[in-house]
Amino acid sequence: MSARQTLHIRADIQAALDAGQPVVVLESTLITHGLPHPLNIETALGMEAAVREGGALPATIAVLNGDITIGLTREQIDMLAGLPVGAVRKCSRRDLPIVTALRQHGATTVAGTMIIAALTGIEVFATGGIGGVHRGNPHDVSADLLEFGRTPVAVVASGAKSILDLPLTLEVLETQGVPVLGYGTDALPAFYAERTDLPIDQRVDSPQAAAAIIHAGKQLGAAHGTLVVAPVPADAALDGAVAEAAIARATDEALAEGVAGKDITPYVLRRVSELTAGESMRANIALLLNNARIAGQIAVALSRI
Ligand code: PSU
Ligand code: MN
Repeated sequence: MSARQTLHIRADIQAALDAGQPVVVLESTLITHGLPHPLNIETALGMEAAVREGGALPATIAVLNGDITIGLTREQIDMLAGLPVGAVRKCSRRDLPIVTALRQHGATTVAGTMIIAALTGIEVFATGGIGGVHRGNPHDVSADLLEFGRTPVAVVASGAKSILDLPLTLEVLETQGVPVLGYGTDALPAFYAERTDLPIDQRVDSPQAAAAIIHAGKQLGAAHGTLVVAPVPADAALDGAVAEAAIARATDEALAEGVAGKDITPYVLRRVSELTAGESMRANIALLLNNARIAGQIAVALSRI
């Protein structure tokens, strides 16, 4: 049995892929571990609408009772979003065989979603932030970064949160051979805030410009992915110092409470939202919708090359 035969691809998505039409994948960890109910449903549906606005078909990915499912239905999104966080395994690369063999529910991270996208033949992915190298713990390197080195999917994100060591995160991406494209920006965005002082590899100012570089990678037979970073929309952005202070405090609290491993990111997300009275969540949702629309446009441009 080939890998593809174990994938459950929604019929309209399979038809779009067969016809060479643009499709964008969306992850599910942000639904189960990233945002509270019912904002998680609203945002998941909002991102799907934004991908369509960009001109592409959205395919939200998760594992349902062990079935790798590409293109959740509205009912499936509602179901997943309503489950208690303990009922769904957060699935990075190493978790996928476990969750499928044990017939469990799994929410895919950036790495998990990239793997499934590549198996399905989908080239563009939209999310909020990628995992990175943790501050103060340079051995806690998100599997997301290594996935970028081995899986040819273009991911539109707003960088990584500054709970992470951003300079080290960029170093790992460089080692992994991953082009970092600034979408309308010369600097790495700071997730909740518009920018850092860190450089990106190349600025691109249109979906076509991004697609040309992604396509050129394909022609070189590149095994690696591409990271396209887009800043949070200005009207929803947090002040850099405010975001930084909340993140530093949330990270300290996580350490003090002994939160570890894959629980750190969800913990810090929730705590930063509390500390900023929901402002961080507003920024998070705005950037997710913006990234989904850009990804839709890039997928369209890529399908026209
Ligand atoms: N960053 C966010 N929101 C998220 C995540 C990251 O702002 O929901 C999720 C993504 O699914 C990402 C994962 O792939 O956390 C990274 O987790 P870890 O650091 O455990 O690899
Ligand atoms: Mn980690």
